[in-house]
Amino acid sequence: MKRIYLLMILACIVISAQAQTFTIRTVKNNLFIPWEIIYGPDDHIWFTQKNGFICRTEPVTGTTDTLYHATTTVVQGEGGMLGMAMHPAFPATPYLYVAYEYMQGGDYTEKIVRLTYFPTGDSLGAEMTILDNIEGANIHNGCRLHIVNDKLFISTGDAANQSLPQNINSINGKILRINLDGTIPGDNPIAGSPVWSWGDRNTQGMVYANNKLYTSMHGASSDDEINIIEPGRNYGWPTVQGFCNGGEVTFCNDSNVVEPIYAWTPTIAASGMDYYNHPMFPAWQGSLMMGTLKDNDLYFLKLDANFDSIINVIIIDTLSIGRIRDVCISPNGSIFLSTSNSQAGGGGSKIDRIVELYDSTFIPVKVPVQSAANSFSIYPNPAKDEITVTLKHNSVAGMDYRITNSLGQVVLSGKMTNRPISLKSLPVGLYMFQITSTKGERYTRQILKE
Ligand SMILES: [Ca+2]
Ligand SMILES: [Ca+2]
Repeated sequence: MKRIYLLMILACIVISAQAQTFTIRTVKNNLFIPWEIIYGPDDHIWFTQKNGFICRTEPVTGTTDTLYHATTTVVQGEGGMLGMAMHPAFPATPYLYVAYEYMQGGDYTEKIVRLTYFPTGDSLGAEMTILDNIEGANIHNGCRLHIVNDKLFISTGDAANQSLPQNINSINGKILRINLDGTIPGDNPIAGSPVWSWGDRNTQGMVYANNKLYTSMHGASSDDEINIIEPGRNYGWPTVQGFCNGGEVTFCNDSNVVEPIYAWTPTIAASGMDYYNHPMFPAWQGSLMMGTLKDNDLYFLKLDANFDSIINVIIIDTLSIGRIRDVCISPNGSIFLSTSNSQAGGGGSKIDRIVELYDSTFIPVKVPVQSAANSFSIYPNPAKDEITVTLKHNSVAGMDYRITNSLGQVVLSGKMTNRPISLKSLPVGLYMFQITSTKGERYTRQILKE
C-alpha cells in the first residue's frame, strides 16, 4: 500500500497557472477516445469510448468495469460512439442516453438510444432507439447530449452537407429537443419537429447552467463559437461564420440569426464543456470550462454577472496531455478531463486517458453559524431539513430566493414567505443560497446540507 501511495505521488505533477496551483494525475489509461465523461451520483466516472463501449471507473483506484458494448457501432473518421447523458434521477430512474453511428443498409447513420442499468448483474442493456435517421459522415457528426429537467437536448452536425443546417425539415446541423421517451414535446418551436434551433456546423460541447443552454461549435477555417441557444433561432451556418459582419449582415437581419457570445479565429477546435463554480479553484469560478482538440489546452471562459457574455479567457496550456475531448466535475471540485489522441480508425491504438486536476491543499469550508450582529441570517447552518432566513431590518417575505449546487445549477428557487424553506429534496452537500430584495439588493451565503 505504501509503495502504491509513493508511486501515485511520483505520478502527480504540481502546476501553477493563473495563480491557481493544481495537481494532475492519471485516473485511467489505455483507453480509446473517451468521448463523453460523466461524474455519476455513485462517485464513479461513467464514460463512452468511440468504439462502442460504455465503462465506469472508480476515480481513486482507476478500477474500471465495462458495462455495455454496442456491437453495431461503426467507427469512421469522426463517427462512432459519441455523447451520453444520464437521467437526472439516476439510478432511481436507471436510464442512460447514448449517440452512436452504425450502418443502416449502406448508409452511415447516427441514432440516439436509451439504455437501462441493471444493478443485478451490474450491466447496461434493453437498448431502445429513441431517435434515428440522423445522417452520419466521416466528419461533423456532433453529437453532445444534455438533459435539462425532463427534456433531452441533442447537437447534430451538418454531416459534411452544407445544405442541411438551414433546412428545418432536416435534423442535421441542429440543436434538437425531445422528451426522454423520444416523443416530440408539445412546446417545441416547430410543431411535431424535434428541431429546437438550427444553423450549426458541428457542436461538440453543451452545458446548461445559469438557466441557459451554452454550446461550443467547431468553425471551418475560422470562427469556433460559443453560443447561447434560444428556441426557434438560427445560428447562421453556412451563411454566417462567427459574428454578423460584411456580406453576412443582410442574412442575419432577415433570418433571425443569433450571434455567438464568443468566437475564435484561428480556430482552437472547441470540444466538451461544463460549468465550473466550485471554491476549490476560486480563480476559475463562474466559468464555462472547455477542452480543445487543436490547442490541446483547457479553457476557462469567465462569464459576466448576467452570465450572457465572456469577460475573460483563461488558458491552461501546461497540461501536456494532447487533445482534450471532454470534461466533468466532481461535487468536491475536482476536474476530470478525457483525451482524444488514439487513431480514429481504432486499429488497436488505445493511448487515451482520463486525468484528474485537483488542489490537494483545498479544505472544504465548514460554514460558521451566523452571528446575530449580521443583518442577514440563515439558521440552522449546517442544516438538515429546513432553514430559516431573516434580515435584521426587513421582512424577507416576497423576496426571490434561489439555491445553487456546486455546479452552479439552480436546485431550488421561489418566493420567500415567513416560513422556513425545506431542504428535504436536496442531497447532502454545499450550496449557495441567495435572496434578492425588491430593490435588487442581493444577499448570498454558503449553506451546508447535512
Ligand atoms: Ca453561428
Ligand atoms: Ca462573420
